[in-house]
Amino acid sequence: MIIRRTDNGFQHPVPSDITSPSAYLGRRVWLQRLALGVAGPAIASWAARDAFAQSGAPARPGRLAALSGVRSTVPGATTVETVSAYEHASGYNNYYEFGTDKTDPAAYAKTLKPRPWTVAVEGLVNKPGNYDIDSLLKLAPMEERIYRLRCVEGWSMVIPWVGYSLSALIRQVQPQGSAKYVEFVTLADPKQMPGLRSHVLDWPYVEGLRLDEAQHPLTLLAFGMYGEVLPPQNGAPLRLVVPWKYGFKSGKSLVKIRFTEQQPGTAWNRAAPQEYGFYSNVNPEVSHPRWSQATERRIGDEGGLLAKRRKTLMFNGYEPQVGQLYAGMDLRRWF
Ligand SMILES: Nc1nc2c(c(=O)[nH]1)N[C@H]1C(S)=C(S)[C@@H](COP(=O)(O)O)O[C@H]1N2
Ligand SMILES: [Mo]
Repeated sequence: MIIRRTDNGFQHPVPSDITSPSAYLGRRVWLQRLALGVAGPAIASWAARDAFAQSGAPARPGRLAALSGVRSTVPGATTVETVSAYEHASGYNNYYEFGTDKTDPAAYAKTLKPRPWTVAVEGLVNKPGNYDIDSLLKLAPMEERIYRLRCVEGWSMVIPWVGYSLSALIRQVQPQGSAKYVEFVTLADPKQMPGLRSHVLDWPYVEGLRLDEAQHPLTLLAFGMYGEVLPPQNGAPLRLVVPWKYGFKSGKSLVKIRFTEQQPGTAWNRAAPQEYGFYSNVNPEVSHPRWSQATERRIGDEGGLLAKRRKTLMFNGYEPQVGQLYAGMDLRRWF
């Protein structure tokens, strides 16, 4: 992946209309934390904004249709770190189908049409078919999950997604005993996506997971963020979020989900096999061949590029939940 220093666009002030922690934690828990003084400095900085939200100001960005979810009870699904500003989450993106600069997706993805939309489910399942986006929206209750997102390039954000575990869909389509992997194919339409003219990757963008990774409760099929439907640049109308893996495993704007016996090829592995393996679990101890993965820069941290870098956590901090999936595996070999 290309590392570019295009952070100039990031100095804009934090707006006052970001979702407040009370929306994720629940009003009562939030008040308790404030009263006990255990909210922590990062969270405490939300107090003023929270009071603002309670006074009737919007608690969501107010740019797109509302899509709310109940706070998830899946273990590990609610990071209590400061949530990134919506401006950062929707303005600093990787979505190469719309260009390789961080600001390209926000500028050019407006042409993406999220309706009508169907997702083809194929391969080793008892119930293949074309699933309409509106039926997928109703398949399981929407949850709000606050995940760390760690890009392989060395930056991270904290994003409140709205969606449900992919496992709900997998249960519905009934994988056969021979299914071992899941392939995720994303939209590649030259009419909507100017970036397809460049050949940085072989289109369509394809990703894959082992079936047990896909079925893990933390693996999220996301339809929204910050209490609203996904903006195009974040992968409307639906995308994957796999929080313990580098961001590129989380394919945007999914059009096909295929169950296979053989490990599927992936776009980044095909482009640079020595740099991007199939697993791509966040691992501070295994460097990318061209740079260390030991630390990361949180987008929005005061000081920009000069801000103190944070230590990257094993499996992006989700080791208690997912470590067992890789018991006995040499993570240097299976990078
Ligand atoms: N279809 C598609 N999905 C994609 C990408 C892409 O270029 N195309 N980029 C990936 C990368 S490198 C990252 S870090 C995340 C970024 O997601 P975000 O923009 O919602 O933060 O999306 C991933 N999904
Ligand atoms: Mo990334």
